[in-house]
Amino acid sequence: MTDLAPQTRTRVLSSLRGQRIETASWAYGNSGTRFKVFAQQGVPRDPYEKVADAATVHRFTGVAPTVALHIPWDRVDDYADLARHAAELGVALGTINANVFQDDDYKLGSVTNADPAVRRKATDHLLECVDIMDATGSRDLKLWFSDGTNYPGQDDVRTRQDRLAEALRETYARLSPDQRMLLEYKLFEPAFYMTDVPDWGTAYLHCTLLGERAQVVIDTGHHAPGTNIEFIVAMLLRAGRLGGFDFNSRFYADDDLMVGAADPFQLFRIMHEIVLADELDRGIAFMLDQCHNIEPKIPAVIRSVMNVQEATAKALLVDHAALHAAQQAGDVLEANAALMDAYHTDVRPLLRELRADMGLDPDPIAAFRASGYHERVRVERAEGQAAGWGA
Ligand code: RM4
Ligand code: MN
Repeated sequence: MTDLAPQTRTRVLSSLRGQRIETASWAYGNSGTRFKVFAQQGVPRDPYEKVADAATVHRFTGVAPTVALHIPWDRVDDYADLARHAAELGVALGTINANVFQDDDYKLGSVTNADPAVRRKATDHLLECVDIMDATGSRDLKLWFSDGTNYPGQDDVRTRQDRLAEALRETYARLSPDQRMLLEYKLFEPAFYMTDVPDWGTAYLHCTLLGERAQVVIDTGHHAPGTNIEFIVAMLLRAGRLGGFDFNSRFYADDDLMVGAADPFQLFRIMHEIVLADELDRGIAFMLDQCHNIEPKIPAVIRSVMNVQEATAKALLVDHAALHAAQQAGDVLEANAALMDAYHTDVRPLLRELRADMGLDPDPIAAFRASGYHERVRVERAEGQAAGWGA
């Protein structure tokens, strides 16, 4: 990276130093597919230990200071105490994820269910999540609904939208002025005919009916194959409704693999839109939503954070003046080259330099391995029930 102009180097390093990536509590617990969960040793047994693992990721990366919780998976008696525990370890509690998809009552839907008692129960859970945000100091409530139908005619599409709108309205009204609602969409699964919030347009429409603090969250694994996600990013940025990302990679459907593993070029294109709009540090939540079924979890989360950093660094290296000039001149090849030159730059030396500047080991994964953390928790957590998906 010796050929970078000094001003460029300073600008890029300062942006990377300020970057914030939120990790997910569930990434530290056991997970699997619907076929098998492969248990790993040293996995956290409760939310306190998940937070400790998240703090470890932050200790070695320096850019992951918050951890998202999932309710009820991370239910504790005293959320303020969990927040204190996080602070003692140098991190904070982040986004609160609601869960209205794992109860028998929700077989035919949660907030869209035809039964008003089920809708009440689901909405009450969303309200409870806002209570938890008050105790944890979290800014964002993230809502993902598994609601949908499996067969044409199973339920009325428009009536279900009305019910959804009503639950969102009640929950939004409960938020404090400094809290936001992030509405997530997903094309299909677990519903296979129709999903009630299948795409960004549906999420956007509901958000506009609520207010400015209702924002869309893009889970990169929740689209049809081949979807141009960076176009969605651009559209939501334009509308001022891009609340955040759930980053992960997919080869086929919602694979929840490490971000940047399947398609690092797509991640770069997404980050390029963010950088172009100068939105890197203006409130968009950059979160990981992944499961590490077969790879060791903490290093996998560290690797994911590094992958986001690498894509961001490359996006920051795009020569915007050259890009703009080529676009104005109608020079297709030069415009494309401005992007590709940045993408092909090896930014790893720059990131090693950044980490050294931040007082970190330039190689976070090697540093984690050498730290003995895994060996220690493997012994400490040998007894008891490991946390897992749904626990
Ligand atoms: C869903 C969705 C949510 C996440 C859960 C675990 O598919 O992506 O964001 O909280 O999975
Ligand atoms: Mn998600």
